[in-house]
Amino acid sequence: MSETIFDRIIKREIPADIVYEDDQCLAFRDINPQAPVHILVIPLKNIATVNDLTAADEQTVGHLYTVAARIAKEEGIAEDGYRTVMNCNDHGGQSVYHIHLHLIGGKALGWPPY
Ligand code: D5M
Repeated sequence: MSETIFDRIIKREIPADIVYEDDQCLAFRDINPQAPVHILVIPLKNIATVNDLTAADEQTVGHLYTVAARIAKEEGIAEDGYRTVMNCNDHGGQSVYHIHLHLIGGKALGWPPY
């Protein structure tokens, strides 16, 4: 598994605006926010894409969602609503090959996303 910029954030080799961490995941503000709140929740384990998930990762991925919901409440966007998305490969718009759950909110978001 090749190292990505997110592994370097996990190892604190490069700075990030970290909002949450535990023994399974890390959450930090996106460097290029697409909305007033744009946070990435990533597993500490480097899984490159959603295609690479196995049954052994189910608890980890579920945890990313419960952490995202907790952060949404803390950020004050839970009641109005928000979007969680994991992009996969080129057509999905993935640019960092370490899975990450985008938590995006703080304004009304358009749909569909094209
Ligand atoms: O999303 C990858 C996201 O990662 C994209 O929204 C920018 C963000 N990014 C890239 N580098 C950094 C650093 N160093 N800090 C914070 N956020 C970062 P994708 O779904 O792969 O397109």
